[in-house]
Amino acid sequence: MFDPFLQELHTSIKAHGGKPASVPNGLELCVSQKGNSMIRSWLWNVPGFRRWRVTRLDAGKSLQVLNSVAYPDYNNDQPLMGIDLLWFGSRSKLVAVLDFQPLVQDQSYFERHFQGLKVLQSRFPELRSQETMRSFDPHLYFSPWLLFCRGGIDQAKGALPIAFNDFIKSYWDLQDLAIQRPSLIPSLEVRRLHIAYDIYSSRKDPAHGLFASYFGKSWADRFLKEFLFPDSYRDESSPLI
Ligand code: BLA
Repeated sequence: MFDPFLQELHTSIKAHGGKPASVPNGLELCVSQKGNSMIRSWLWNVPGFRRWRVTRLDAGKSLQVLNSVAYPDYNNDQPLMGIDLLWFGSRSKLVAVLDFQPLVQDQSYFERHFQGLKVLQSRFPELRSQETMRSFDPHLYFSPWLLFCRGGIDQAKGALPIAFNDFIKSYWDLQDLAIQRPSLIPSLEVRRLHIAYDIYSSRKDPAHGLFASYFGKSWADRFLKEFLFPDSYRDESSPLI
């Protein structure tokens, strides 16, 4: 279901100078014991970003996932790029979340970084369902203009592919703008906020149980700790420099 999206994302990363980086040993690929589910992950070194991760889970009809987070360099306070697309084939259920994940929730930050996403969201009302979040707090690391949809095949095949491509493009546009103007949050504070994002996300992410059920608890623990949210497990007493 999400292979064309994955291809689009990787093509666009490469077009912006992205080079593959190594994923910790054993986490780049895992096949479930039953042999019917596979998870693959990629890390990219992209100019202007300190980390860009991508994960694709293929569990056939039961679940398809594309997940990605881009963390800009600390000297740039622009939002993180967050993608979480899930397709539950047997129920034909789509959960799609695309957001520029804000580091802070203040008005001037929104005005600086969210003109592009605002326009995008207004073009795709079908991806703007007024869903309530069950695990996450919508006012922490989510923007008021996120594309968030619990839908079905119509959204998955209709608006989503177009919105996805435009979303990626809009994030590059944001980066072009962000590097031309001064970053207003000092880089040490940006670093602290990135760490707080990883800590918050690792606590709230509803995916751990899912990984454990397909790939075992110890693999799932390692995947969260070493790949998805490595900053959430750093020694808090270690200096931030
Ligand atoms: C929801 N994401 C979910 C759910 C699962 C995952 C199983 C619950 C589905 C449901 O609500 O019906 C799965 N999350 C994953 C997977 C990974 C992961 C497989 O991190 C890792 C490979 N989640 C993100 C990012 C965003 C995000 C970057 O990882 C932001 C764009 C958002 N996921 C997000 C939101 C929900 C969700 C908002 C709904 C959760 C809620 O209702 O609070």
